[in-house]
Parts: sequence; C-alpha cells; structure tokens
Amino acid sequence: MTTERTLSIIKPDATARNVTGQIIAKLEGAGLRVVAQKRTRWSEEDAKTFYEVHKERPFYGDLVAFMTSGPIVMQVLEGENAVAKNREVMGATNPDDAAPGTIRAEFAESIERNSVHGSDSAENAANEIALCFAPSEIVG
Ligand code: 3AN
Repeated sequence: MTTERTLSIIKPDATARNVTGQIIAKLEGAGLRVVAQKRTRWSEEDAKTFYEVHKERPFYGDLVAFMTSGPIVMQVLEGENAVAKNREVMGATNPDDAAPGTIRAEFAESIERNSVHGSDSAENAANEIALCFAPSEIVG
C-alpha cells in the first residue's frame, strides 16, 4: 500500500450551496486527510491553465466560465491510494452514472456542475498540486 497525495477541488456549484463541509466529511470518512486547503476564486487564466488538457474539447469554454463563476476550495488529500480513493468517493463524472453514496450522486447538479474535481493519475496529481500550492502550504 502506498501513501499518496492528490488534488481535490470543490467547485463553484457546491460552494454556492454551502455544502463544502458535507463534501469534506465524505472525503475524511473515506480515510483521506486534508493536508492543504485554500478557498479562492480563479481568474480566467488560472482556469485555462488548469484545464489546458481539455482545450480541444467542446465543453472547454463553458468549463472555464463555470470554474471562474464563484469561489472554489482547493485541497491536497493524503492517504493510501489517495488518487483512486478520491475518484471512488467522487463518483462518475456524470451524476446520472454516479454510484449511490458518492459525492456526485448526492451533490452534483449536472455533468458540468459536478461539485468536485480529483486528479486522475499520480502524475497529474503531482502537476496539479504544484500548480495550486507552494510546498510550504502543504502541512502533512
Ligand atoms: P472528471 O472530472 O471526472 O475527471 P473529466 O476530466 O473528463 O472528468 O472532465 C473534467 C471536467 O469537465 C468535469 N469535471 C466536468 O465539469 C467537465 N465535463 C466533462 N465532460 C463534460 C461534458 N460532456 N459536458 C460538459 N462538461 C463536461
């Protein structure tokens, strides 16, 4: 078993509905530990940089607009197999396909307004964490 870190973001649809605490409780309940956390609001440039991998996708413009539409909570989660565990607790991208009890099944409004982001590989996690936090802000 490997202790890993992953990047989690609570998205503007969830901060607007004041459910950040309920989402964090689910992550903690799954054995993940918050070792860095920051509530912020992204500029257009921040969102474009973060989602650069999706820039050819048809939903890119809407995704950037949504992610800059309100506050977000960025957090580094630590735990055994944190990347996969976080994805499991998040549930499928489309809330209609998300398993019962997952964050997206309970909180997501649509495939775009789906409440949380989670890194999809250890390599992307390292890159996304470095983009969002200085090493001194991560207190494990
Ligand atoms: P996940 O967040 O589950 O890793 P990705 O990486 O495929 O999913 O997509 C990144 C984000 O882009 C999603 N969280 C969602 O907000 C948005 N997105 C993905 N697919 C669509 C789609 N078909 N229509 C609108 N937005 C989408």
